[in-house]
Amino acid sequence: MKSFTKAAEGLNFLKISCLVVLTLNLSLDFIWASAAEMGDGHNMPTATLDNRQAALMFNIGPSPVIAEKNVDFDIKLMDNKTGNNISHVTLLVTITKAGQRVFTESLHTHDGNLKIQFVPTAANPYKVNANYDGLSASYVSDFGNPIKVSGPIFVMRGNYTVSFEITGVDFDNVFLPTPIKFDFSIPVAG
Ligand SMILES: [Cu+2]
Repeated sequence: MKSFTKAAEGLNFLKISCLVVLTLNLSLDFIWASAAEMGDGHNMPTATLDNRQAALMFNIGPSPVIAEKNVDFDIKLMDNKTGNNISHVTLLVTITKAGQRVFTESLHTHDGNLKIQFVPTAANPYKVNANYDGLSASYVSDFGNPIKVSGPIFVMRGNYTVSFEITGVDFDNVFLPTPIKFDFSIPVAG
């Protein structure tokens, strides 16, 4: 496994490290847009968050994703040492297709489990069904319910790019000086 650290600007006590564990059923192409790198030989790229090792888990269902069917995202950031969720994670989630942004929102999870359900509809613009949290300036899923997004996302087959930018951890309103960004290529079948 390859490790790397990245000094955060302006805050020299903070080293960003993050281990991404993919628990996907489908084969995803990894594109590292910024800080992260792919681990050698397996799907575990690493970075560092403080002195913790964090694992980003991303499950997507169904596998493969089918156009016009509901798509479920299950995302969590775990402390690799303790196995506990890292709580109060703020993520900027962006989905693009053919260079067009079809979804972008800041989402937050207090307990560390973030679930999103995309319901493909013709409604344009898309609608987010979740509470908005002013502190984190994000939508929050409550008590295990997914954040529901209805709209023209995953309505057509083709390749989609899903980007997660971790913008904050541990607190609702404290943000990382440099977000950690991960991009996934998701093929959607017709
Ligand atoms: Cu929180």
